[in-house]
Amino acid sequence: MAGNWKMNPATEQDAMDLSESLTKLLGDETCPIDDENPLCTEVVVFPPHPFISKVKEVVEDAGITIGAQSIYFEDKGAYTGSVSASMVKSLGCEYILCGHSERRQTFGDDDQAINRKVLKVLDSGMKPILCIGESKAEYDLNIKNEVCAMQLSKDLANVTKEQMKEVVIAYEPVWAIGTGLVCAAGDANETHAFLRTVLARMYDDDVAQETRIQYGGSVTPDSVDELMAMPEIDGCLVGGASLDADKFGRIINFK
Ligand code: G2H
Repeated sequence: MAGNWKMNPATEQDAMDLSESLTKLLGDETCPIDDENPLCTEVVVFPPHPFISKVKEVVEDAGITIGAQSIYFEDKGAYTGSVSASMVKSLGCEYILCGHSERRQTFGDDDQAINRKVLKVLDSGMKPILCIGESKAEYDLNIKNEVCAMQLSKDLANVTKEQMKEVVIAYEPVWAIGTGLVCAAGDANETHAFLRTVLARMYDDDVAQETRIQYGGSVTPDSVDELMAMPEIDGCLVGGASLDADKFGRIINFK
């Protein structure tokens, strides 16, 4: 379960308050999934860059992992306002969001740039969460699958089968993001199943079955149980509801 705070909250103090509420609420109910803890729910939060260090100090007590919402693909240099993979890695980030639709739409990240970011994250020893999904117009034109397949093939270009063990996919239909219009669980499940057929074509059946695919787009405590009951949905990428510790806590403890 991942919480994408986007450009929130407003101040460092607000970020600390949210982190403390979440940590208190969760206690030690979360833990990293590994061979010893295969049934744990892994929880990651993505604060804005300036808050990463302080938030990490607080939330790691509850076993929560920290991630960054974005990086630039170059290592260093004259890129005013940008943040490199090594910078966020040195702060303890393990996951990086790549290709979020808000980055695609507002900041002009195209598939080539997203691919370079995915490769940079992997080369730096971190894990990309690659966000893909169709717009409302593409959904209405009934080309959702074609759009998602194209994004997967372009954004994962030159990513090896071995590297796919570190890649997470987030299916986020753009029309569902921040709109309150959550995708019907059955429809999301069907799209996830389709994405696995694309991964099987690009790699093989093992990669298709083992890659974690999260759903994102207006997930709330009201929708999470039905989504997580779907066999192809491995987790959720949560925006708005992750800014409320009670709501995010309920989402993490889905039934
Ligand atoms: C989708 C999601 C988190 P929200 O962008 O990435 O946001 O849950 O607010 O729709």
